[in-house]
Amino acid sequence: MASRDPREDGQLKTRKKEKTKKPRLYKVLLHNDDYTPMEFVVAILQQLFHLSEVDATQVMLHVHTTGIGVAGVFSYEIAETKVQTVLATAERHEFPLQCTMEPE
Ligand code: TYC
Repeated sequence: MASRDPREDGQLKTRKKEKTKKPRLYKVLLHNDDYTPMEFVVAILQQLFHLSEVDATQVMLHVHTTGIGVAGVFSYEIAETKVQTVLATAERHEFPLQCTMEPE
């Protein structure tokens, strides 16, 4: 059978681009509030986002002072799971911590 791969046929140029697409990445955002303990946010950043204690503290303080901060950047599905895990963990402890995601 003749090859239908456009790369092997100088005349058949129906597809210019390769089909591979860059996966979009999503920032997982933590939001400040007045009630969630700082230690709880630091623990979340260490245990769920694998930040060192120093980096986790820095991100938590950034959220505390500016209102919002990036916990990590992930593919859509991983980001979605991280958000759900943060919210479920906060709810279990009855803290109002909010967590969202947005495209990078
Ligand atoms: N503002 C909170 C406090 O003073 C700490 C905090 C930091 C809460 C980050 C949420 O995403 C947050 N206890």
